[in-house]
Amino acid sequence: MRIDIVTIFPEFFDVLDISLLGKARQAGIIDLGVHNLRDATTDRHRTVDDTPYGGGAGMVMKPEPWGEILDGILASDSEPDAVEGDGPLVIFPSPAGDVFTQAMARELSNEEHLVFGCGRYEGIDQRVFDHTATRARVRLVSLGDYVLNGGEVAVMAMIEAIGRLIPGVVGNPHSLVEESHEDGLLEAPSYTKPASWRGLEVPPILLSGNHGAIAAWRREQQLERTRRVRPDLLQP
Ligand code: 6GU
Repeated sequence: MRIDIVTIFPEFFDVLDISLLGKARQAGIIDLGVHNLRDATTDRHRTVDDTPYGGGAGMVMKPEPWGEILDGILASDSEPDAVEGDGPLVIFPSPAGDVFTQAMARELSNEEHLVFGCGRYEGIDQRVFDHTATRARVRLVSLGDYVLNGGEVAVMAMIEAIGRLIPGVVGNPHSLVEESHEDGLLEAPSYTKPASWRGLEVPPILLSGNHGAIAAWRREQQLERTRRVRPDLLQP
């Protein structure tokens, strides 16, 4: 998968060099490009924002640098040898977007080319979304009902959730299926050695060797936990 990120804080994404996603990049499974929006400005101050039309607090990101930088990123997909069904999907993190879920992460993990546009300040000029939609698929995606200062942290979270679903990124694919949200339930608690620690015992069923009983116990733990913490997940 090709991933391009547009941001005014490219250093923010240096951490993608390490850990599982860093290995996936070294292995050629994920091809990452981080672009500084300020490189697409033309003035001496490398200005990316301006005051909002109609008044109001804060600053809005100007359309021209976004247009320039997306011209370059999106052009690479229209080369004659680019064999792609739907072309790139451009995602703008925004608290006004569709809420990001495990189901969305799985859907996005099947894309050939994702482009993330990180907004800062009070947002991006609406015409950037409208114009981008004339040449690519565009989605606004939110992490949840709270406010971040910009899209960078949200994009990092999305890339981690999406990246680990790409075949070959997580070494043991079985570890992907026994997790919270994969089957619509929260995961069961986990234990490792020692069997007794500071007076706390591992549930004896897990030491029984009875795999059927262990699976049933884990399922019951998942249901109990989900009912208690996230009853909304159990609504049909
Ligand atoms: Cl995706 N962006 C910003 N700026 N704030 C958010 C968010 C995204 N999701 C929740 N809050």
